[in-house]
Amino acid sequence: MEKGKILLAVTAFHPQRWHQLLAAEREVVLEPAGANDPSIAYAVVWKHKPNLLSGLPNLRAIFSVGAGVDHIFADPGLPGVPIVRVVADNLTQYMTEYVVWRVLDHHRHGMLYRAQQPKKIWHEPPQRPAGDISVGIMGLGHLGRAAASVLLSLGFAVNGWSRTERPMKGVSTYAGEAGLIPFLNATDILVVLLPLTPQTQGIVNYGLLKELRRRNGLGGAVLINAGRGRLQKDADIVRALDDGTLKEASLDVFEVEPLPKTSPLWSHPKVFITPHAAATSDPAHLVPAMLRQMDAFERGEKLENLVDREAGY
Ligand code: NDP
Ligand code: OXD
Repeated sequence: MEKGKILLAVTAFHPQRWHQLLAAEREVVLEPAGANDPSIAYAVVWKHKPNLLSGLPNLRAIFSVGAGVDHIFADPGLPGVPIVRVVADNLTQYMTEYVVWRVLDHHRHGMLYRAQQPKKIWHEPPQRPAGDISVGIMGLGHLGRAAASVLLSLGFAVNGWSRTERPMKGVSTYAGEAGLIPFLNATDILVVLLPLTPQTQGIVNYGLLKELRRRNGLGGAVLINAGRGRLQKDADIVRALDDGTLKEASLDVFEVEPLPKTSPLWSHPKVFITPHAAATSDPAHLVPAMLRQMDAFERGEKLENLVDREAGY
């Protein structure tokens, strides 16, 4: 198979760096220039314009520059070619750092101490062992499992919820709709690392948060969402924080991004916000893997990290 040209349609993540690195090995066309170009074999995308890819007659595969692919499925004119997503050690490491950072901060009363400091308050709440707290990870995939294993090594009790059964040593695992309530009932700190699909959209709502366990030294249940914003209902999180259903939340993702300045989440004293920065795609790490996959595909080998179109992730 001949060396295929790339259409690059990346609307964040510093497109020029992706361009530079991809162009060192292959011919790259920047959208919208190549929208009908028969010589384009691959599209490298992040939030590309709808119907951009439908005019490419010889497209062989679509590469997402992120782990999530909801941005690709948002295209109503999506061609039926294979979709490759990111599974990479450095992205996994970033996400593990984020999850462990946020879990430890809530566990060690970070929010309380940050509020006390400007008021010069010298007060220590009771300390509890990590083993008294159970962290429940919704989405026990590549990112969820990596975070789970570090949390286990720190002594936390860890639960995991997935669509299909995903046994993991040391983790209490639950699957599917039948497993959801038992999973929540056994979880103090909920970490959301699900993909956004028609099945998961809006899943993190008030009713779900009500099911979390609250018998722990944290003084309440905690939500950490680093999956996707539209998994959650922002207004339900505010309600849950205000009525004590949730003690605190760390949110990296939001229904609308950037988070509108009018959102009450910005100034909520129980919320810690990061700007969709839990695990950023680094072209220096990811482009070599993409180019290797294209070369291998042209030698007749299989593509790796393929998205399951039916499951939607
Ligand atoms: P994976 O595909 O490896 O794992 C997804 C997990 O979610 C799997 O365990 C899967 O179940 C589970 N799942 C999917 N649908 C359902 C469902 N309906 N019910 C229950 N469980 C479900 O994805 P990754 O771990 O690589 O990434 C997860 C998500 O993290 C991405 O889709 C992306 O949205 C987000 N992300 C966010 C970043 C950020 O910076 N904030 C950075 C990178 C990713 P099963 O195991 O049975 O398939
Ligand atoms: C991703 C992201 O999906 O950065 O990789 O959100």
